[in-house]
Amino acid sequence: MSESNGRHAEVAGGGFAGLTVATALAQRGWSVTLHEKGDELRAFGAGIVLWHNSLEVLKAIGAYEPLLPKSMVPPFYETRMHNVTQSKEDFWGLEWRTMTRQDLHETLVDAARNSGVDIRVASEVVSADPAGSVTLASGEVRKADLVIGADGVASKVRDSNQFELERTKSRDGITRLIVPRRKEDLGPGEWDNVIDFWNLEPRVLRVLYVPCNDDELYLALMAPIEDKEGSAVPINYDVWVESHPYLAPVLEEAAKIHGRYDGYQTTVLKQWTKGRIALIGDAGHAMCPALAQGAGTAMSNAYTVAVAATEAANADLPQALVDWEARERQITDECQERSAWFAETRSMAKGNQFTPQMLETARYDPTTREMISVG
Ligand code: FAD
Ligand code: 5PR
Repeated sequence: MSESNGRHAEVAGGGFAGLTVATALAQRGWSVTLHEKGDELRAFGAGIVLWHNSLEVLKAIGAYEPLLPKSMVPPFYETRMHNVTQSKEDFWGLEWRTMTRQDLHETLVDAARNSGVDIRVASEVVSADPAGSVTLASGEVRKADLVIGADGVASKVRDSNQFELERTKSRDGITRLIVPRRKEDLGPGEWDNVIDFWNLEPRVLRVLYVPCNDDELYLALMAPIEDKEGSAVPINYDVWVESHPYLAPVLEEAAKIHGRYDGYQTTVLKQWTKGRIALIGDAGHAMCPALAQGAGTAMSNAYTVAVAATEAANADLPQALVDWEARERQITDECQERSAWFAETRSMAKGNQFTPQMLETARYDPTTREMISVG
């Protein structure tokens, strides 16, 4: 634990954004209370891909080493259309890793606890005041020098403060599951790759196959919202296996789990800050998953806001948050736009999507503000 700087932060939300900012603040001498409305700390969703940007954040907060044995680097990100390989990308050596959300979340919870963050579960923030306080569902009002809204896409910190926003929903959605790998049953093949299997004909049914470690496989099954069979949970095995017969063993596993089908949405805010409040992660910039950067940008912005708030004198904190947004925002805005474009056009099906430009967010190191060049 680091020496106290005499300042206090209240963080709403115990997802990847909230845990990261709380840890980074505590490591800089802040006293931090984090409120998670759920009864327990747990990750929603299944697997996740992290890139250089968020991996550098994990290194900076001491949460990288513990994740190494629980995560992997697939040899390639392969894209197939109608089971024909379109591309095998390795991002010119830019670091990336796959893992389960559960493993990432547990590692971040450990980092937060070890840094002295006071984590409270079953503690819902119902509103926040830009002058520096949060109000809990219990009625308790808690003062803070800094208030972080990391409370996800339906953020109450945001919605109690009339932040102007634009929301766009996509036509596709996805069912995400963790299943056993069953590598031997899949037969010969490069089953350690991430493989993005796109079928556009006779209907749009896509399977994103993401190995997370030796035992666990993340499957993301994408179908248009209007396709009732494709979007049904538990998944309709017959429909999926007819489209992707070579994945029968793992689809069989997927059909045993209930799962959840989620639509995509993009929310763009006019401003991320108001007074002593800053919004990060899905509360401030929810995006389509195409470039796999929702959590990546959440963790990057979590880290940089902690640094910016620490460097500012307490009286100047609101202005420091405005300056932080001005500095960091463009890279997130562009990622949102690019991810929305991929989701809209389904053009990832063509492969070779990870150009140096599309990797811009991934190439950014929020801990040094340096951009790695590739290609
Ligand atoms: P959340 O994960 O939503 O966490 C918010 C937390 O706050 C929750 O624990 C919630 O219970 C709590 N909470 C909510 N309201 C309150 C309240 N009022 N008071 C207290 N607590 C509250 N991103 C990647 O980087 N890589 C990927 O591979 C990737 N794949 C994705 C695939 C899909 C299909 C989707 C939909 C998203 C994907 N993302 C990915 C995006 C990523 O999941 C999100 O951007 C990320 O989880 C956002 O984190 P967060 O902490 O901001 O929000
Ligand atoms: N990448 C990842 C992912 O989980 C999804 C997408 C891209 C890692 C969806 O779940 O394009 O939809 C996508």
